[in-house]
Amino acid sequence: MGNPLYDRLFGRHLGKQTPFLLLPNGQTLTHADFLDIAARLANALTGLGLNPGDRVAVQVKKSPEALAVYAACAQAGIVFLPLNTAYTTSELSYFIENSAASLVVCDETQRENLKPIAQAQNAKVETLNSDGTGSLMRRALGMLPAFAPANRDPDDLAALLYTSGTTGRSKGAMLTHANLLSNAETLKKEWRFTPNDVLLHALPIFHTHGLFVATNVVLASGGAMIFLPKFDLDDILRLMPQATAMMGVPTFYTRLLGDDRFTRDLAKDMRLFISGSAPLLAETHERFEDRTGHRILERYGMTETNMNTSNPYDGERRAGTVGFALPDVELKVTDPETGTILPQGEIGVIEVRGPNVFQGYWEMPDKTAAELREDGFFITGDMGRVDDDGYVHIVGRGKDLIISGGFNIYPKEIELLLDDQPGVLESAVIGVPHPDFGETPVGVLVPEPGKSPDLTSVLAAVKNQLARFKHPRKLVLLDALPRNTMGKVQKNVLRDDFKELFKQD
Ligand code: MCA
Ligand code: AMP
Repeated sequence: MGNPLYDRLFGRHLGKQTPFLLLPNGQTLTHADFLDIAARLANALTGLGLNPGDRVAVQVKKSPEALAVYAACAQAGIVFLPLNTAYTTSELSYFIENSAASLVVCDETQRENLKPIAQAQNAKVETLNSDGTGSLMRRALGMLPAFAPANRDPDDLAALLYTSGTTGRSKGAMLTHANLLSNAETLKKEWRFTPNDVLLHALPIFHTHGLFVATNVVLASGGAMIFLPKFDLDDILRLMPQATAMMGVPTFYTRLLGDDRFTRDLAKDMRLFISGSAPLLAETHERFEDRTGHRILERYGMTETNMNTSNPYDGERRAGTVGFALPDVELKVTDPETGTILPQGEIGVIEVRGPNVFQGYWEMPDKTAAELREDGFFITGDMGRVDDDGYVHIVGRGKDLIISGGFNIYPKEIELLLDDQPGVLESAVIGVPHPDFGETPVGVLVPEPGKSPDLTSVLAAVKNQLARFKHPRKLVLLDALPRNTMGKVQKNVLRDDFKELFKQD
């Protein structure tokens, strides 16, 4: 037995003095340096009493040490549970409780807030700050830089990533060693990553895109990453000439195009720009090619599946499409009501099956059964069609979801809060086009008869509970919500009414 994820992505680089993380301050961490830190952290985690299969909830800023916690978890067989740094304490308490995490790792500034939540279920709290200091690293530095990887089965869990639900609470997607590894190896081949690649990495590492797609592909290929704490246009423009590839959400590309310093010459040594997590407008694709000569390669995935489709490396990268199913992924378009396969070209719900598809939702057998068929097909909730040449087009979402700058927002979560506010009878949250974030949430409120809710205090209540990116950019009052004959709120009508709210002149 071995440890599939650790052995294939990390362990193969043991002792190698090859560059892995290039930091904005000019410092380089070699693979060997990084794996030393990871092994020390694995010793620290097991020293805290964690066993294979236990969950570690991690809400920390992006840093080499934060990435090393992921490697340490893989090495020790511990399940890694990364959390968006924007989540409020109230949001975090659900994840910690639901996952029954044994350890919470957070920034020093969050320790006192999280202590009572962690203690309520006997979880420990350790800290890790953006500069690599904190109690967890203090423990790690006192440990040996070697750790015998825990034996793991390919179907053992490697990570638990929470993804919001359209009706209720977030669901923990259970991802195995085999899920993550298979996707990393497939993408490495499809996108031709080699040890010579240097990936410009400006994505957060608490979601699939920055953590698995970007990091795992680079680890699988033996290349390096310019590892930036966040997307900062000046840093990106300064460092692009040292890179060969970039992965980003569409906002990265529209922001680059909005800056005159981004030129064909600046991008001349890049071999690949990849986009995903949200739809890339065909217009952005075309403007990008005009400016740089590069055609962005768009791909499509989900937390539950990692990547499912990709435009081709060689061959036409078709704007407005997400390309073909990956070689080891089966994709079909079905009737949302009956589940039967639709004729080629018709619009239906996209279903996928393959080694990338997760095991189900953590301790939610009913939700798992509703979305993951017994024959292994996962019902994505995305509406799409396959054109005559086999390209997959995503034409909408069967699920009520807003994607802002690559972050998913589930309207229901905001509506439940808005409905509870004084003077509010009911609400509907819709996504409207936004020039920077692609989409942004707008809250439509219907007042109780004779009342006029104070919009400032309504917004303050939302701010208190929900992460910044979920805050409605605008609240508007309406006498009534548009409904169909069945009484269902017609969000399409609202989306149409408010579609120009943030239109750029
Ligand atoms: C930050 N803010 C946001 C967002 N990000 N508001 C809405 N949507 C966002 N995405 C808040 C900030 O807190 C700030 O609040 C204000 O908006 C403006 O911040 P700004 O400086 O403009 O933002 P930023 O820090 O530059 O971040 C924008 C960003 C970032 C670079 C687009 O959100 C980002 O890195 N997004 C990538 C998300 C991602 O990795 N998604 C992949 C999910 P204030 O004004 O109060 O200060 S994985 C996935 O979807 C699947 C599997 C897939 O296919 O990949
Ligand atoms: P998440 O659950 O955060 O992983 O978000 C997954 C969702 O993002 C998918 O179900 C799609 O709705 C959306 N998505 C990801 N990539 C793309 C893309 N290239 N085009 C359109 N939507 C995308």
